[in-house]
Amino acid sequence: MSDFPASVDIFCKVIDHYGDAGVCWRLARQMAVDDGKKVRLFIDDVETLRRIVPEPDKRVEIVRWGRDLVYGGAADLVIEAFACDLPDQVLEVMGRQPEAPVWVDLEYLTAEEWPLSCHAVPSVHPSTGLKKTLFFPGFDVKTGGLIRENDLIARRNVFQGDVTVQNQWRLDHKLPEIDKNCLDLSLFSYKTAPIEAFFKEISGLERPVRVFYPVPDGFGVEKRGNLTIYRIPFVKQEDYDYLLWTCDANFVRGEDSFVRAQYAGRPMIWNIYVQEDEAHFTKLDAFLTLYRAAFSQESREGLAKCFEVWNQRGQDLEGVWLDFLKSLPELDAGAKEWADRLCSETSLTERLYAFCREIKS
Ligand code: TRH
Repeated sequence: MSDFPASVDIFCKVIDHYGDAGVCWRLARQMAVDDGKKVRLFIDDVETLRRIVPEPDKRVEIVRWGRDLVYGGAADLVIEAFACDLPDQVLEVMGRQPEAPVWVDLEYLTAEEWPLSCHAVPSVHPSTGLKKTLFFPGFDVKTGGLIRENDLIARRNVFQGDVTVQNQWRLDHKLPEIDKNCLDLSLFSYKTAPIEAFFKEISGLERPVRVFYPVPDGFGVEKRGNLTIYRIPFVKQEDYDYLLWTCDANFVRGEDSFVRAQYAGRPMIWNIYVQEDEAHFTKLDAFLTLYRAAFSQESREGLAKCFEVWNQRGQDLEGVWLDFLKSLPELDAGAKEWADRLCSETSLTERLYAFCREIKS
């Protein structure tokens, strides 16, 4: 029982962008490679996954999820990612198993309070009688936690502590070496973020600032005043951590890059995925309430303003980005404290396995 679940099936539908595939791959890889589980990832858009994971580890079996999917038998644990609706044939097979699999619906991450009362709550599926449980990632101990590999922070510390290794990584990705006079930022945001206004303002910083900007295709270096923008092709998902770890601050979006930037222990600005009726602002506020508390009283306000401006809430405030860059040394301590706090909690897989074992006991 201690290694239950021995096998895991993850079902993923790509709605848009890279996050659905990115989160599911990260989870699948960790369960197969780090935890030795037999993992199958059923995904409807393998091409999107390949853009960020061009050479997936063979220990995860990737199955194209099309209409012709034939599901032979279910794993011990079936993860329905982001309520993607399992096909009837899959449900039938799950229902026919001598021992029904543990079935969880892995939901999107939010720092709001309402998931606390829904997390790990089962419901009975009407036609099959199977039990399905909502599993909410989150920041609170009463949620499903956050995906985090066991060796992540040790690897981060080694990389961040070694300038030579960082410079080699940068060289491999056609990025300039570390220069103490320069500030380096990574940028990954939606088109709705006020990117041009941001570039314009930070080009006036007294010291050089370099923005490392992965875009799906293309490469180019552009200079504007004291700002240099390095457009680079998307890096592999495993390399994306190194990009975050080697920068002084990171601009991230969605769900997966947002979490990874927090583990980097460097200040980050989040571009949230826009939802109907501005529901995303409630989500943004919930996170900011937790995150800002890790920072000094003096720097909190400025950080919160950056989140607002970047997410186009209220007007563009002049000077907000210059203030942000100038306060990076102070913000750095808060970002580290926040990362340490996240890492002092159990990870999502630890909580998920514990939950599965509890159900089976
Ligand atoms: O791409 P995202 O915006 O994805 C999602 C989806 O839109 C999804 O539908 C939505 O619900 C969710 O956001 C909240 O952002 P995210 O989640 O950060 O995913 C990006 C993935 O791409 C992540 O795994 C990191 C990876 N990535 C790379 O591998 N290389 C890169 O160069 C970059 C910039 C990202």
